Amino acid sequence: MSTLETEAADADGANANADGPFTFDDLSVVMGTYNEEAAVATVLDDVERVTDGRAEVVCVDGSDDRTPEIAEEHGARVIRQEPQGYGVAVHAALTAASRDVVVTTDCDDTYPMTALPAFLEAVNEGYDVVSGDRLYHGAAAMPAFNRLGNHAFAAVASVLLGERVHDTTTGMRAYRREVIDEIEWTENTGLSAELLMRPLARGYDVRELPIEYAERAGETKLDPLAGGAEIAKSILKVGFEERL
Ligand SMILES: Nc1nc2c(ncn2[C@@H]2O[C@H](COP(=O)(O)OP(=O)(O)OP(=O)(O)O)[C@@H](O)[C@H]2O)c(=O)[nH]1
Ligand SMILES: [Mg+2]
Repeated sequence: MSTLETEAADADGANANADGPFTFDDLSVVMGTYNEEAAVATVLDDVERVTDGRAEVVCVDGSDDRTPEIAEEHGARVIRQEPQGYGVAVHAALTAASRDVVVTTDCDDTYPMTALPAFLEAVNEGYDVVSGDRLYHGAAAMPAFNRLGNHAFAAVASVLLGERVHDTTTGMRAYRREVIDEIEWTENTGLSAELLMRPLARGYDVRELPIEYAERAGETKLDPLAGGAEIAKSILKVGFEERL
């Protein structure tokens, strides 16, 4: 933390350190937002507080409630998009991000924005992808069905990758911008798993970082059965593609 703060004080231009160490001035926090009125203000306030208002925030929004207005009031760049699923929104948000380090999150107050400094620190240690592992601490706030499914997804992905991964479907990760730019992304609901699996299979430096996971504010946008089936399909598809 103190290193980040010192460097931030010295930095006299955004993105001045193209090769790191990165500061909050090099950080974009991006998310899909779909009727997240119950959570959006809290999530964006947390990002602002933790990063001293220095991170860029991008919301790709498909809402028909006041989410986009609230997001703009809280300083986010809002890109409107017809709702087409999680991955379509997050892919657009990743592409729109302008900084060297990009963190994804859900806009539902489940992920700890207080962990942003730890994610940035891990990127500064040299990791290309830092993946928030919700299951490490037990994820008591996660519905039991989802928890079971997420353990199963990680087990299958681990077999396909030949490397143990613990949480393949987490929504909170940090990526060096090159990782996003250098890989072609194909999945929608399964994008989160793809965003971990392809970099790992291609030799990027990936680490999982244990994070706390909180109960969701507002309604879920994912049908556990249909969404779960799509994610399973993506894990198998991406796993086999990367083995070829
Ligand atoms: N723009 C846009 N955002 C979406 C769409 N589907 C989901 N999202 C957003 O993507 C994030 C993830 O969706 P969630 O409903 O949290 O899905 P989940 O995390 O698998 O399910 P929970 O465990 O209930 O949180 C949230 O911020 C949603 O608002 C969509 O079609 N368009
Ligand atoms: Mg969520």
